[in-house]
Amino acid sequence: RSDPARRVALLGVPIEIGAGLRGTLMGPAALRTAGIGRVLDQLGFAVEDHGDMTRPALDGGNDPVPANANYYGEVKSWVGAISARAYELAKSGAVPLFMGGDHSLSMGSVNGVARYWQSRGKPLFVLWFDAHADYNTPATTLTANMHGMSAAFLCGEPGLDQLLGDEPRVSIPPSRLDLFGIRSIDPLEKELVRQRAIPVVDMRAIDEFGVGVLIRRVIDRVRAAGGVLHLSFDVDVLDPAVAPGVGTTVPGGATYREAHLVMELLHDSGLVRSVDIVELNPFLDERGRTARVAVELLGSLFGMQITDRVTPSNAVLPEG
Ligand code: EXY
Ligand code: MN
Ligand code: MN
Ligand code: MN
Repeated sequence: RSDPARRVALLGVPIEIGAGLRGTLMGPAALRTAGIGRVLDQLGFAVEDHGDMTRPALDGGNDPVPANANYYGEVKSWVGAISARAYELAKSGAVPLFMGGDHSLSMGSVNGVARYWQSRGKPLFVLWFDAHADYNTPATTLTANMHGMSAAFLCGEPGLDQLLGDEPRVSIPPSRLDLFGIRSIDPLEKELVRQRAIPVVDMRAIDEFGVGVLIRRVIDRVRAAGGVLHLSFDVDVLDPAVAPGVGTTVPGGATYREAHLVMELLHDSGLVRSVDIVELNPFLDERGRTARVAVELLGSLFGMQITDRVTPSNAVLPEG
C-alpha cells in the first residue's frame, strides 16, 4: 500500500448557496448513504467522521459587498470556517475528505490545507478535475455564482479579497493549478486562464492522448517538485450519462473508466493528501446513481483494486 496516511477525516460541508441550483446541501448525506465510510473502512483506513459543518450565522460584517457575487455574505461566513477546519484536519495528519456541497467550499478547504503545507515547506499542487475552469472573478462572471470563481480566488485573483475574513489567505501559484477535464469555459474566463498560463487538459486532449499519459504528466510534475496534491473533484467532470445528479451538466464528459483510471493512478502515486468531492446534487440524481459512482471513484482513489470491487451499492442494503 502506498497510502501516505492510514486515517481519513470525513467532513460534510452542506453548502449550496454558491451554486445556481439548490440541492448540493444534501450531498454529504447522499455520499454517506452510498457508503463512503464503509468503502474506506473496507480498504483498511481508520475513518474519522466529523459530521457536517452547520451553516454559520451571518456575521454582521460591514465590509463592502462586491458586485457580481451572489450571496457573498453567506459564502463568506462559510469559507472562513471551512478554512480553519481544513487547516486543523490537515495538521492532524489525516487525509481530509471534504464532502460538498457546491464548489465554493474549495475556497476554504484548499486555503486551509495550503496553509498547513506551507508551514511544512512543501509545495501544494491542486488538481481541478472538473468540466469547468471555475476561473471567473466578479469582474468576468456571467452568472455571479460563486462556485464558478473558486479556482480564480485560490490563485489570488482580485475581487473577493475580504472573503476569508481574518483567516490568512494562502494563494496557489497558477502554475500549480491543473485544470483537468475542461469542456466549458466563458470568454473572459478563458482569457484569464490564458494570461496566467494555467496548465489545462481539456476533453479534446483526453480524447486525443488518453487520460493515462496526461495524468501521469501531472503526477510527475508534482513528484519532481517534491510537492503534495490536493484533488478537487467536481462530479460534473463525468459525462452526464454517468453522473446526472449535478447542477451544471455539460455533454461529452469523462467516462466511468477514464475517471477510474485517473483515480487509480493518483492512488498509486501516493501524493494525494486531501480531497474535495463537490457538486453532487441528490435532488437531480436518479436513485442515488451519481452518489454511488462518486463513492466508487473515491474507492479507487484510496486504493480499491478493480479485482476486489465491492460496489458501494451493497452498502445501501438495510442494516442486519
Ligand atoms: N462558468 C460558469 C459560471 O461561472 O457560472 C459555470 C460554472 C460552473 C461551476 C461548477 C462548479 O463547476
Ligand atoms: Mn494502497
Ligand atoms: Mn467546479
Ligand atoms: Mn463543474
